[in-house]
Amino acid sequence: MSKDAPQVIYLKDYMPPAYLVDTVDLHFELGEAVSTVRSRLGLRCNPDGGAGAPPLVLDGQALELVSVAMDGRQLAPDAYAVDSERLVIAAPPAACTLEIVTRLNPQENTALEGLYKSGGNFCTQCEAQGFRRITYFPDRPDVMARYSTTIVAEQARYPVLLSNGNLVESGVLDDGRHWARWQDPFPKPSYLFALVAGDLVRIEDSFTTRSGRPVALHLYVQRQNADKCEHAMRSLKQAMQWDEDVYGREYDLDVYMIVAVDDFNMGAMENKGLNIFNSKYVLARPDTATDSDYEGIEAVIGHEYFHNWTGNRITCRDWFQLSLKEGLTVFRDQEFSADMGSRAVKRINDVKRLRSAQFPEDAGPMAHPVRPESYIEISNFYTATVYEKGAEVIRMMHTLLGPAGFRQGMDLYFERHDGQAVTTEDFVKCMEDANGADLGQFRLWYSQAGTPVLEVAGSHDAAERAYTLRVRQSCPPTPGQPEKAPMHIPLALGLLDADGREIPLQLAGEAAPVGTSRVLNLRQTEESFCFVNVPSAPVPSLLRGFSAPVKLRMAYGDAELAFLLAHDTDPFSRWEAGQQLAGNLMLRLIDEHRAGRPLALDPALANAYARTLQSADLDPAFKALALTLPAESYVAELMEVVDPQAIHVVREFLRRALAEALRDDWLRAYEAHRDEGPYRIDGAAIGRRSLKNLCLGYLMSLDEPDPRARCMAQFRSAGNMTDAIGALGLLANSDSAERVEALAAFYERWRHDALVVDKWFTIQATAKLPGTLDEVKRLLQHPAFELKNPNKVRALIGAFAHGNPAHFHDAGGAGYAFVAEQVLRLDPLNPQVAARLVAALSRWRRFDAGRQALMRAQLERILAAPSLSKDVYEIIAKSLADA
Ligand code: B3K
Ligand code: ZN
Repeated sequence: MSKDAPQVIYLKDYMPPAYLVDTVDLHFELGEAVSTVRSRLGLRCNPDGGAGAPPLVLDGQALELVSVAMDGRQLAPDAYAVDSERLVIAAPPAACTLEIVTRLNPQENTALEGLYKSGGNFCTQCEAQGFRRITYFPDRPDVMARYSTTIVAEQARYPVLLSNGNLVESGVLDDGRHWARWQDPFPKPSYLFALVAGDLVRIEDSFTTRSGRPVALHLYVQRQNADKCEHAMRSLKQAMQWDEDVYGREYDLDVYMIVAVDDFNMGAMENKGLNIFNSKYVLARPDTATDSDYEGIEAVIGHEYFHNWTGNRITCRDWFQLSLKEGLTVFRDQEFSADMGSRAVKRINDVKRLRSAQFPEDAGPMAHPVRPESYIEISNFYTATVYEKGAEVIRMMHTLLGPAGFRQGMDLYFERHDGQAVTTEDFVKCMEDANGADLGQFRLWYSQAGTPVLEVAGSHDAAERAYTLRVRQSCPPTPGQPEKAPMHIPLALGLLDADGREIPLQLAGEAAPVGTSRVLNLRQTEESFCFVNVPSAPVPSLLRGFSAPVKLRMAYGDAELAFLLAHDTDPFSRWEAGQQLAGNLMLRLIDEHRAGRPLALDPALANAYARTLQSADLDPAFKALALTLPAESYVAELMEVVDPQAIHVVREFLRRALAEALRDDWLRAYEAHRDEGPYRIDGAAIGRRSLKNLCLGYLMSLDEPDPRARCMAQFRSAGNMTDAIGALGLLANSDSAERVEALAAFYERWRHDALVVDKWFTIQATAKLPGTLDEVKRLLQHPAFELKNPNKVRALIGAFAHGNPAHFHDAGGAGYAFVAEQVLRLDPLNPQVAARLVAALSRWRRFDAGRQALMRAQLERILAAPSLSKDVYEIIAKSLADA
């Protein structure tokens, strides 16, 4: 890194805060040009904060300081120092009241951190470090205080005034303004502060907790969206019930509020009592939202609600502990969704997500442990590793301790740490103490980055009637961690006999079998496990339920994989066998293609697909997953040097060949799963729609008039967005008159619904047809596109960069140059969104020399820009390090 590189923050440098804040009283005057914030802090020296009378250092960014007063007296300018990052008071008394007035300009805030405007309304986003853009404050999660917030604003424009906690007072002023005062009885870190002022309608419901406390549930949305709140409200009530049933956790305030805004950097934010959501995760109506939108809303509503206990009541000591709340809360929301719908489908989808986002991250320049050791910009660490791998780490503890043991650990965690800011170590300690368990080696999951690899081989000894599994574990080097120690890995498995029956599992030395599915504890680099009373060679079913976030290498033959796909009783492993069967074939075909030889469909895959499609004991949702070829991004992970075009050609070839081979089966299944009757949103109905649309996809890959007519008919008559978008996405890949007609009709119908227009952008950005990049460039000029709106950027530019590998990795480099240009435009507006985008270029080492040079050139071009954000700088610097 260059010598004027931004500062690196290290976990090892953690120091407790020198001052504590007991109370924060905020007074906002919101105006059209400027807003004024008066903050009164009740401060005292931290008895555990080290000796002496340290200076008081308050963080602050992009603020205009108006005045500072201590214990009622204005401070002279020489009593403090202020620069672009902080306000320092050299020698404050051991306890004092500090009153600070700042001015800000939310209207100009395009970074969407701190106080900003969205759709004419004021709102805030403070995690991780946005509060310092509102006022000077020790903006770190281990400073927890009681807040009261008074908001004053023009009544006509901003009839709704909200903040955390309970409303205690409100009134009207005689100048057309009104005010409201909110009080939050729970001490909280500054990142959970929130404020909303706007013209919104309120959708109301209520929930009575199991101890009989009534809670008002308020959903605030723009007037035109009032009819799209039912699913979010239902999901909230289900989440509240579930947290009581499964964890014994009740809600703790009189009101729970959710506000939907259109401009938001992430999915949603768990501010105490006042969640602020990206409208994408609130608004749904059958004709505007797809099944996966419905699932996303349920998951995110649940996630933010569950944070009330895992995140808010117990929070993080410092940002290196982010997975303390995020990994745990993702695990909780995954289990919630599993209980609300199909557990098997949920698990498979979660694993797909982990593999497509986290595995690549863990194998690239940004690889970091679940508990990182250092960062430049904390916003860059809201990653798949901290969230999704973090959730897998929690899940493994759940597997190792069992559901009851895990619950005991959680109970102890809540009892011991309620109201505190703690570490992942504190969490693991609770799990250990509640169970008398030793998770010493297990802790490496928090500190070691990289995806472990398990190489497994089995051998059967007919004379001894014994089956031995040899397991070797390793973990590749990652930045700053060349050597890895062996980890404690739970490996769930079963053994199937030749008829597909489960064999009772008895390890040598055990008196009797212990079930037919069990968990082996791997702890050493190499280990062997000998199962006795195994009369004939079994087929092992390994890593059942994806019991650990690892890459499993087992030399299965195609016949064994087809056997597991047909017989395995564990749905994850059954699905996985099908993916491996297809993945192996794809790798072989990629070699053929690169050698210039003609491609042919292996009948074994066609047979396995036909059997799966026709099987009577599989539900449609599982069939749809099992009959989907591995994603291009997943196959890329399997290759030494990624060849995105070859992957694309082979995957498209296979889709078409399978379409031809099973033409009648796809058609029959398509017809059989078309539901007439009213639209329902439950697991069964979603499964039927996904299988039906998958069948239509295979048929459409034939590129023939008849499927196209069917697709067009579905598009025209669809009574729900899943079927409409399913058809439109397929039409968008066909170079036909229908494509033009359907895209135009869709836009005309939905031009007034921003979230639906986002789908329309994405479909075009991910199209397979040549000329897609030019189309994306044209769409940047479309009146519905807005560079300042993160959803639009993700829908168009992000979808192209992350979701269209064949075009993004165009060998001429046009895709790279385009994305770099957009990063340069975006960075001054919104660094967080720009950083997510530039990540698409960061794994250049995975490609051939030509692409490497092209990608690096674009990274260097961005790096040369004057005043780059820390966010983008960090990603590029790490990507180019040691190059
Ligand atoms: N905790 C927020 C993430 C905020 C990220 C800010 N850069 C959402 C969530 O995980 O629930
Ligand atoms: Zn979260």
